[in-house]
Amino acid sequence: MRWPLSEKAYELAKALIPGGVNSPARAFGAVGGHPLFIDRAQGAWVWDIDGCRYVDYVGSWGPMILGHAHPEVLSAIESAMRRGTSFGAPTQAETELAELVCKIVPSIEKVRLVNSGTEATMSAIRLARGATGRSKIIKFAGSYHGHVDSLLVAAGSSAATLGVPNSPGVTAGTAQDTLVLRYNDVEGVQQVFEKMGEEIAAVIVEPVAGNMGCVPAKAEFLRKLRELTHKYGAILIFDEVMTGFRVALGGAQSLYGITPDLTTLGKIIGGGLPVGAYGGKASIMDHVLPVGKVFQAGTLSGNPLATAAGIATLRILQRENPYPLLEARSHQLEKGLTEIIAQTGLPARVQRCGSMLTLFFTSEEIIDWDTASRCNTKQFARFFWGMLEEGVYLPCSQFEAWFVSTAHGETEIAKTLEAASKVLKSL
Ligand code: KE4
Repeated sequence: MRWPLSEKAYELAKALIPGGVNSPARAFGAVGGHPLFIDRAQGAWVWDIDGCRYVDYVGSWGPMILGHAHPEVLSAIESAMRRGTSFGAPTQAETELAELVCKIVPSIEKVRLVNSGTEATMSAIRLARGATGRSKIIKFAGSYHGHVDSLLVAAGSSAATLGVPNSPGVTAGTAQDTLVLRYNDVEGVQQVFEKMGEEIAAVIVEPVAGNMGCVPAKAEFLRKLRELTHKYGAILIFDEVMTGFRVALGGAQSLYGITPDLTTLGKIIGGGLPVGAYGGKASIMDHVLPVGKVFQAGTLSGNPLATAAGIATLRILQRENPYPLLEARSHQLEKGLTEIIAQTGLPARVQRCGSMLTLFFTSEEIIDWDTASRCNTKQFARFFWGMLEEGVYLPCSQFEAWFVSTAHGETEIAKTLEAASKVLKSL
């Protein structure tokens, strides 16, 4: 298959936008070749500008749980835009979205709307430091929480696993306050807290990691984080930007039955428009200006169009409770892929939580970045392009999650399995 119009569009874009993309995740860097330029999307399908159509498992990297261009979401946006697009003043829609979030995620007593997941995690980290008066934060190797300086940090070599920058422009001064531990490593977390628990402002964790590919946390790992943060007075932040409203209506915290102090949200909360949020205990959130002294602001935070899309999306999820259906469809996909892998004898496996899943090219269970990083990424790239040729659009990296939406029906699942059978058998 050739994509001449995308190729040309890519050349033009590269002349004006670094790498021709507004987010490196879209650049096809891990799979080679050039990205496809999307023309439109509907339900579970996307069309590129060369007129080819694909079953879409990127789903805008998570937001499109109801499928693309859901009529009720579109009409909510349309009626909102006719009343103006942004005022820089409070609107009742923001209170309505806040009310929905607090109702759906009971650990959130107060919430602040922002414009992206990155803004949500950046603000939550600042709040945790401001509320505790402490500097150190703990994150986990392989987890991504947005492009916040203090979280663009890789595991350091030092004994205390003090972070080192993993991007130019992040200073050593910033990185030194970030400790990077191993995901699912109960012992490791225990040791660090015993050593410096009083210095820890917060732990930020993806309760189901999606940025190594789909790696669900072990329940005892999350329980240990809850126990230690409670014991040492640190704030536990669940980064549910990807898992919020995705793995369950109430997010991963409702599946694991663990209550974090703060939760960050994004993606689905905006129904495809730019919304992020951070929220949690009122006693912590009231440290935020203008009630408290921790500064955070944003011109377009709570934007009327974005809140309209978010409200419509959350209302549909509440009303229709599509999670049993999403579970059934996603299980069917996982089961089918696993059966095909078994037929081929390939060292590959599927890991899933609800409607987010990843086909990993390794036979070992992925529990952390060490195991994830041993995947055969070249094999993934061949699989990715093979599936694209067969009309299935997957995330362009081994270390991302596929997303199933309510629009993925029997036809889409069957097409995906047919394509996977052909491609996996050809590898
Ligand atoms: P945004 O700033 O991209 O809205 O959210 C950052 C973020 C925070 N926390 C988690 C758990 C996330 O997964 C993300 C963003 N996810 C990536 C995909 N894995 C977004 C893709 C992109 O950056 O283009």
